[in-house]
Amino acid sequence: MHSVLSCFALSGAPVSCEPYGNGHINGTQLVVCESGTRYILQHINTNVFREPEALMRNIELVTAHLRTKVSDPRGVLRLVMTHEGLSYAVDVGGEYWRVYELVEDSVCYQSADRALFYESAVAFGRFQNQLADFPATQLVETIPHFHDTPARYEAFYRAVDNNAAGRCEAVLREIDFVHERAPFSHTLTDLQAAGELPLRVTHNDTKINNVLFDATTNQALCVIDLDTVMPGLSVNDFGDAIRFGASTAAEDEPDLSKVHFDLDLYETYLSGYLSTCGESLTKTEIAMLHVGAKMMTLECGMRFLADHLAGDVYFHVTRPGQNLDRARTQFRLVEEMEQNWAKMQKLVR
Ligand code: ADP
Ligand code: GN1
Ligand code: MG
Repeated sequence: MHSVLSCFALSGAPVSCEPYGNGHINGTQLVVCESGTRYILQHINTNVFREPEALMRNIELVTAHLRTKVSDPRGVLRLVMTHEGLSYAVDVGGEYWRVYELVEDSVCYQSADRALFYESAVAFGRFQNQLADFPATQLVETIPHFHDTPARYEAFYRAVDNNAAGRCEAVLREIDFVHERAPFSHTLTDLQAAGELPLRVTHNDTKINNVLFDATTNQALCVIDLDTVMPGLSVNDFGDAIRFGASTAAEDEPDLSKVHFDLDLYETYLSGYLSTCGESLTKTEIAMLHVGAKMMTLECGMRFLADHLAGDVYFHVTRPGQNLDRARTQFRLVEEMEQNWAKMQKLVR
């Protein structure tokens, strides 16, 4: 049992603490107390999140704001405070931890059918709307330049130059694939710089496994994984959800013949998302949604490939070559988005 648990005001003595979930960044554990009450214990990855105290302040502010908008107690994540009234604890080794109440009778999906995908779109659109009146300046950028795709290109080229794991030679085709698309990478940041895309409070990690669903009704309950909630672009939130959810295969599927971009799922997400936040988006934001989809898929692919080249130092891996497989699925999706570009654009119109 992790001794850090004694710092938190739990409902009773913890009796078990086991690894839980499928996240790539933080370590998540399920804690059960003798009362039966269950909690989520998370180790905050401070290699990724350099300012854990500021990050926790963000989450406190955002969840407090969301609580003013949501009546269902399972509709917002709830932090458990420490006995000192803090939202995190630091252990003897200097590691940061936090505890959430477990959202009971909820389920988290790694992939979704059409109905669930639609529900997740409704949830992320609603999340966007609920935070529309939150002053973005109060939030710290927990990872600076997180979805700044041109900056991701620079980091990618550095990873190629460093070739830290000696893997470049074997992936020249993939490196070329990224390089050929460098001019595209500026599309959204240029529009933002020109004042044509507004900065909003966004989630920035809108995978379907960052939504909890009601275990009985399959209705979306709660948006989770709030570490990257910070100022960003709405089209990137849309795009990241498409990248993960409008694929016919898992993110790390090694058999590329199974990986396809599903235009019907794209349309499904589009209609769910616009049903809850369409009214608050500008014309340019809506017109750029398909660009967000390709941008996030390309960016994520190059992040996976850069990490493969660096020796798997950022994204957790459970087998050799997993980050390369992840990169390849993203590039396959990008190619198929390019083949479907006119249709994707027509659907947003
Ligand atoms: P990561 O950043 O590593 O993806 P998440 O915050 O998304 O971490 O949590 C990992 C997994 O733990 C989620 O996919 C979900 O299954 C589960 N989880 C996280 N928070 C809760 C919660 N409050 N209630 C129930 N399950 C949760
Ligand atoms: C990471 O933590 P998790 O698994 O929800 C990553 C996202 C990537 C995603 C790819 C902070 O998300 O940006 O899109 O993996 N989060 C961070 O699956 O880098
Ligand atoms: Mg997650």
